[in-house]
Amino acid sequence: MSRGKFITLEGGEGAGKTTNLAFIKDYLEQHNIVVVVTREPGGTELAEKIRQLLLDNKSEAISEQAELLMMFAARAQHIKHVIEPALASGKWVLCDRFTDATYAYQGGGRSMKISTIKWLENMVQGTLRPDLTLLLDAPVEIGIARARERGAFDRFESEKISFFESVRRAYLLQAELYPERIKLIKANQPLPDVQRAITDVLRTLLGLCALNCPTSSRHGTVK
Ligand code: T5A
Repeated sequence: MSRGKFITLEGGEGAGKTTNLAFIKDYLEQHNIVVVVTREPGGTELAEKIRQLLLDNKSEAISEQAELLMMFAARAQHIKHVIEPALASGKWVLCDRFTDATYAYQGGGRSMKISTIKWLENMVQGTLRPDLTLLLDAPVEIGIARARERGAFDRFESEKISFFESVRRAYLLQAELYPERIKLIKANQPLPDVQRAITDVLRTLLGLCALNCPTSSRHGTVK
């Protein structure tokens, strides 16, 4: 049995990750792939409890160090109990956010040292890295407006615009550092156009694309 593939969805608040997760799952299932859909922080009973603590905006102030360690504590549980067993049994894992979010939010947003995040990444994940990351990128105001339409804000959504601008810059830097893995999708287009761009990337991953593959820029942006 060959190992499954690990796909992650990333992007700022309201970029459309959750909306497109179901679309990607359906597309893969149409190609006879068994898909496990999960999310971070979360994905196991304990990790979901950590998520609640992290998103609760009425709790005591969480220090930046505690926030970073809680993300990786949840991730350690998630990898051990959900991600690794699924991949080892040949299933594909589709995850709403993973460690690129830590580089973006804790690294970019909170200015935590990148070397510290990298150390934790290596310690918690070993060699595990996503096979493909779809980075849904939209101007901050658009994403925040979409997210806030839903009502109450969580602890992250209550941050200032400058925080989200730093998050976005850090995500774009990740895409520049790992152009083979991270495919940038313009998320401020109508949903059908976003999903067409996602389909182009998935076709390439599945080897369905012959000579007419979509052209990729240096940043791997799908037109
Ligand atoms: N976090 C997480 C860290 O700080 N470090 C980490 O390491 C990790 C893993 C988790 C929070 O934790 C932080 C980041 C986050 O703040 P979350 O719920 O995973 O929270 O993330 P959110 O970004 O808060 O999730 P959202 O639900 O807000 O954003 P989504 O999932 O990107 O957006 P979605 O799909 O719910 O869409 C929002 C709205 O926009 C519409 C949808 O219909 C929906 O109403 N929409 C569109 N409208 C028009 N055109 C399009 N193309 C649209 N796409 C979606």
